[in-house]
Amino acid sequence: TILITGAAGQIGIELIIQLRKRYGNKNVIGIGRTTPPLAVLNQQCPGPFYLGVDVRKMNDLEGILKKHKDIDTIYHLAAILSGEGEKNPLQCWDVNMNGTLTVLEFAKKNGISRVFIPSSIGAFGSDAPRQAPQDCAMHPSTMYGVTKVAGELLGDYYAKKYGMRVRGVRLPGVISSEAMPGGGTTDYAVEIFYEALKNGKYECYIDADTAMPMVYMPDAIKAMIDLCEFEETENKKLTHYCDFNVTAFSFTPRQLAQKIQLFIPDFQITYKPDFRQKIAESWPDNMLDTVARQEWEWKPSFTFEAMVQDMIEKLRDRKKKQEVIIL
Ligand code: VAH
Repeated sequence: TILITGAAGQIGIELIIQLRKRYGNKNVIGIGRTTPPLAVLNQQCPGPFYLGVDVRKMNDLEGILKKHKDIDTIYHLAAILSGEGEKNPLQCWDVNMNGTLTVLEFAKKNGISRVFIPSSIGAFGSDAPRQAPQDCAMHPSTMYGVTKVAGELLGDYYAKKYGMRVRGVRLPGVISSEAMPGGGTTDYAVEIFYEALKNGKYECYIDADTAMPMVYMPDAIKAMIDLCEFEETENKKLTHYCDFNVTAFSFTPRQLAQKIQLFIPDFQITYKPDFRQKIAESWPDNMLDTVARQEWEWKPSFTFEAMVQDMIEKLRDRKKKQEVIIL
């Protein structure tokens, strides 16, 4: 049985759907806060979902285990992202670090050997090379980034000291069609599609020429599950645990707008950078993910163009069906 924290979030909602398709609805437990995507989930693959569980509280997690004794894998996605985190840094530290520590202790105590903890491009600082390598000095300038580096180190510690299968990938910005991101810096790359279809225009809070690495949600989900389930053999050992760089493409808002205009010719974009511009500038333009490609055959299947086309088709289709557009 798999437990997913943050299961109603941008990544969580699509991860729980994929895992339920693979392993059956009742074998994938979600915990999270109530947000619209639950309607999507209950339509597509209803199953055990607990609201208001606080990942910082061991008792809350023990309560879930009492109901589902055979949990053997945890995907820990509950976190406060970079933008929100700068508005309330202490809460960001508390939720991200105490949440991760409690989840790791809970897993260790209950013999749950597989724990997946995502990291992010947010773990890099402005002193990292623009094409961020797998290994370099990590000096993030956001509290979110601090918690991502600390989360990587904490996960590595539990893997080495207790022999647990704690793993994670540094995700770039994730573009998705099912749910909005929650308070990140790369959220513009999702919002822009909704606005383009709804209003034909978008005021972007990131400068036209600031590039960031990105991945389409289906590939992000594939990376997480592939790494979490990867079985090491004698001659195929992983050299990292919780910090594998993975990415698919990198683009600027200007480049994304140009691609969208191929499908929506009169789409207009304007630029009004806000506090998140500085965060975006401190992150690398792209990440080198050769180690993940070599060690566990990471390979994205969506190109930049294919992602734009799929996003527009999916949102147009939902608009046609007058389904709720989650904004
Ligand atoms: C954020 N989407 O913007 C998240 C992510 C790569 C960035 O961690 O904060």
